[in-house]
Amino acid sequence: TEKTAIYPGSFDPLTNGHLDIIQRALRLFDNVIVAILHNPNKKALFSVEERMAMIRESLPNQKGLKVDAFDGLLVDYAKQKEAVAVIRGMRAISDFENEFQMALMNRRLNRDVQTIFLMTGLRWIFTSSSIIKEVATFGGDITGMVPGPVKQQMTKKFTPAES
Ligand code: COD
Repeated sequence: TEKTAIYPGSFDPLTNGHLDIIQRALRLFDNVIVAILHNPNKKALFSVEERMAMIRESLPNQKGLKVDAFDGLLVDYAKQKEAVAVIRGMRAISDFENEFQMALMNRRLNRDVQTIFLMTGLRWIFTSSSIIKEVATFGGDITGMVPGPVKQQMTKKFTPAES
């Protein structure tokens, strides 16, 4: 039977670090669902629809990949999708405490879903959506840190309209 994993996150926006984790997960599972949390309380740079489109454009014709959005508890969403695993990316040690807490809470809520941590490629250990947004806000170059379609959308966001 086919095995499905969920890779949940904010992906505001997708970075090459996220991309690295998605590609590693695709080698382990038949289906990987990249699932964006729809969180009306958290101010995001890109809408959920924009984020979904950028992920799709960054991974065209990728067999086994689905892009979706969810709200509510991650474990409920995982159950609904019949997923056996939740994928999380690990960067430096700073990720550990928060990830450990979430994984244990999720296990308490649903014992049938395992959290699997994948180590990111060394090149991406310092990459985060928030640092990329900060650099782009002040006109810094983010080439090579995000996929092409994301760079395009970021440039659009941060280039002032001609007056
Ligand atoms: N290299 C590798 N991995 C990376 C990199 C990188 N450079 N950058 C980020 N990652 C990883 C992160 O560690 C994370 O695993 C994943 O990519 C997504 O990151 P973000 O920042 O886009 O997403 P988060 O961490 O904000 O997502 C949090 C969730 C949406 C998963 C969480 O809040 C959630 O599940 N909410 C639903 C409500 C719920 O169930 N809450 C109870 C949880 S205990």
